[in-house]
Amino acid sequence: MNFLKQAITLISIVLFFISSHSQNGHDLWLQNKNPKTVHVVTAKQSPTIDIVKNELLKGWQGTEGSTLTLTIKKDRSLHRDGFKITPTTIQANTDLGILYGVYELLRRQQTGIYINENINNPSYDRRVLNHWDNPNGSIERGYAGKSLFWRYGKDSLAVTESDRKLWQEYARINASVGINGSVLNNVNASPMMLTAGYLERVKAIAEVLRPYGVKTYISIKFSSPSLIGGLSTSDPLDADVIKWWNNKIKEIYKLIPDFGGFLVKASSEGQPGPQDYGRTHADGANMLADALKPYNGIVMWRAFVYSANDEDRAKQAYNEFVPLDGQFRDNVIIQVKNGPIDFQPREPFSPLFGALKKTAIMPELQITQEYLGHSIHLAYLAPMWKEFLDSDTYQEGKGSTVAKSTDGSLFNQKISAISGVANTGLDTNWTGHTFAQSNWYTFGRLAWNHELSSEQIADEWVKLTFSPFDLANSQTKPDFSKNDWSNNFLQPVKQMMLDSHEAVVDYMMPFGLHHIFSANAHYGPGPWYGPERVRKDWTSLYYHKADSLGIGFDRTTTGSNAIIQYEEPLRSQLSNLETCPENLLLWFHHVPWDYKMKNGKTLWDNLAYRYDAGVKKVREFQKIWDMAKPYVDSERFYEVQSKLRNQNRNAQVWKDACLLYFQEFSNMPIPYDLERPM
Ligand code: GCW
Repeated sequence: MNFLKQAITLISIVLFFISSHSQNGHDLWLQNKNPKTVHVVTAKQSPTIDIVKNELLKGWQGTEGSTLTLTIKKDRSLHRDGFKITPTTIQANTDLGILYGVYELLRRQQTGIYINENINNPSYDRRVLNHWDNPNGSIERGYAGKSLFWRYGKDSLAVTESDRKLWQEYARINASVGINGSVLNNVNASPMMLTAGYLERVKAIAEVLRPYGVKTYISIKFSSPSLIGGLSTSDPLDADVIKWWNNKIKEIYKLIPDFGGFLVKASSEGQPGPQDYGRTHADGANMLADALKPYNGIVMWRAFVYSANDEDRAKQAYNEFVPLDGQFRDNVIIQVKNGPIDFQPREPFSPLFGALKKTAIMPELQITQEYLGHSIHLAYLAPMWKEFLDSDTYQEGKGSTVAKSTDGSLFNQKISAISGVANTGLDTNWTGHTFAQSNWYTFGRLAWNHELSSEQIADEWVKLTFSPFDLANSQTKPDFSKNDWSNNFLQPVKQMMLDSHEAVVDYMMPFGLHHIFSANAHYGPGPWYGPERVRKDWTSLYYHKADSLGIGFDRTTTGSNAIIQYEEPLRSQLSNLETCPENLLLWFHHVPWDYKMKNGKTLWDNLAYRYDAGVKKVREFQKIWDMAKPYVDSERFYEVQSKLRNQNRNAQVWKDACLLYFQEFSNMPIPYDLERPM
């Protein structure tokens, strides 16, 4: 009897672990539901349709026993993998359209959000994750463990069943939010990636990702012909180099017939590129594009270029690329980071958006929080990305938003795309911080529909990730009502998310301050880093320019004149201290310490208030989360609680460090009414 009891306890412990793992871990926003029966009617058979059926089996929350009809037929109102849905039908041009339609329908069932819009077309055709994963399994700027694709050591290239299982989960998660491409390795690329063993592994990954519609791409090192091809040059105009690339690309397509193409970081931060041979970015990109063209492959060519010359770093990419506009092949797309510097907590949009009119251009967002507190700080990035996508470039008149100047609606471009630097790794929750999952989710949702609001995306994500009401384990049925959950968990947690990015800006770099991080790690504060560093554009003084008169980077006509790269009337608005948005003031102006801001207080006082407000917001988040305890499983509760504790301490360090440091220049007292830390 005793033995039986022990055995039962053991079994339930094991079951608990299995279920808690899948609830809190790999399933992310695709939680196991208590599915109802559904009859699926379709004439089509394919691996993708098998996935469709399986998802419906696992997740149908509609009426028990209902019939869902899937129709694949040509419909001109649908673009590529777009779809039409009603509660009982899904129609699309492609199998993938059906798959995306199913995920949308299940999401609506699970969140109770019904959108009247019936036609659902993607904003961008290519919705691509960039993995900065190295062949040895490490990840540049990765904060969630090692690579999902590559590993260190002997047998590192052997493909195991558990690899395949992991890649399949990865593919499913991506497909569920419409992500349809993955660049499998770091833009600081190893030439090894183009060697046979690695390409075989890419093939194996591609096979798992394919039925989920996720295309594979790789980053290449521009000097590969000399590094691994035995050639004496990698000059893009050299006949042998061209031949080498042609052969290499042929070899790749033989393995992976639907291979997506290359992502290239060239002549940038020490990476080799066409400029090493006196050639332009267009020469380099076009050579690869020509070789990829017969296979429908594309080149995503990055515009992240700058050097330590005297020119303001924020101006360099524009100056290099605008003169090349119109010279790129139509299967080249220029990949541009959202801001002109480097994924800072707040930047204005890069002036290249809208300015390249005859060249396809795609935004690069950073999902991994390199400059936003790694996987320690809670920062929901939808508001930042929306601010960027909705920014008006005025390049084709009022309303020429970044979104419209990249999604093909403003310019006639053959390819439309958006990319996000992934925040994934082998950590059981995939992203290090549970709330960082929301940024992966958001990237996919915005790439599919850039008109969704931050609020809606947060609402969906919280419901899908935390709702206790549909969990398969109904023995853990909550002892609170849906109303309680909504009032005490959903609403406050959502508000915390919506406020979180601005909180980070406040305690790190308010009013357009940028790049005052400690060196290399880009985590803590380092406004004091000065000319002793190797390059002046890698110092903090270069960016904040604090002196006895004031603080900020003068980018108007009296300074670097970077504002010339923006179109009117934005240019004039930014140039004028009075009309420049205060959240970008120190990005564009060197402002006197005693400058009176809109609230009547001095810049110095405002800086102090802002740093303090950022810290206070994190304290609020802590309180919100503490109250959330009854509504969330203990694993995730304690994880987030302890991370918020760290975030609070680190926010305080940011505030103290920056205010103390800048005070040396301002020589002004901390405002007397600033509340002391509690
Ligand atoms: O943001 C900077 C990072 C580098 C990165 C580079 C880039 C992959 O600090 O780690 O390199 O940008 O985007 O190329």
